[in-house]
Amino acid sequence: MRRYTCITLFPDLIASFGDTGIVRRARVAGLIELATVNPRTFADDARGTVDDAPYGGGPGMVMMARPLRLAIAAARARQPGPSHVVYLSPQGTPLTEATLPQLAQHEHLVLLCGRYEGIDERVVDADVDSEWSIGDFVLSGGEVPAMAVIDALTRRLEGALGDERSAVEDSFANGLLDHPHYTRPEIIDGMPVPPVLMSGNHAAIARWRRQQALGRTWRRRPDLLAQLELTAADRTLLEEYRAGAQNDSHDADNQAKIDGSNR
Ligand code: 9D3
Repeated sequence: MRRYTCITLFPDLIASFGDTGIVRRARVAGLIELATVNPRTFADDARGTVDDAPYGGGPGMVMMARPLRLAIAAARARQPGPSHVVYLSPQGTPLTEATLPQLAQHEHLVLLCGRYEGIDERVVDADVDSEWSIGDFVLSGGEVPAMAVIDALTRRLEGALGDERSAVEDSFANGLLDHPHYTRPEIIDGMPVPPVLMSGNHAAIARWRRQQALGRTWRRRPDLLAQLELTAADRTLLEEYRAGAQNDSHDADNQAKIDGSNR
């Protein structure tokens, strides 16, 4: 049983997340347990104050050390074994499919969610084991990143996904973006399903999907493709993709938008 305890001023956000989809199913199956501790319950005044003005001046407020440290202690106290305390922050190491396994090792993760400008740095020094960001864009707090971490870790657990193949076939598990998907009806506003998918030729379908995955990764994420050592067969598929001008109209559109905004 994995346990995830979020230290958050907005426990309702985490609770509704825990009641939905794969995370809910993993909870019901006894694979994970979700908990929250609200630092406001450890405020030392009647108003429940958890933030204060920054030393040195400047805008915004800083989350106070005392309520946070008491909340972390309460989270630890509920776990018989050791806990790993994660601070989600824009200053953290970027989380990727490659760095995620470092968090997957721990039975109990305490996920510290900041609000305002951030938390008193002495909490990081004294209590935090690792600090992570989910990317270079500005959010309002650590709750959405904490939910992203819990979601990504939960779907990796054996038995969490309905279809066991999904985890291994996931985007990034093989270093490539996914191929396109289609379902009924066969024609939408004159747009047909690629005929190969209707052919029943499973080898041809697998080849087409691999080619689409390679081609889309080449167009959209050359950084990912550069990490890979392609086989001769993959290189041939990619050459063939490059030769096809009609491939990946979305990216032609997206590229036109990027070019336009740079002009
Ligand atoms: C507008 C405030 N910014 C001043 C330069 C700093 C700032 C403080 C707090 C920016 C964002 C936040 C709240 N963000 C998170 O807690 C956070 C986060 C994120 O914003 N982006 C990506 N990953 C993460 S993990 C936690």
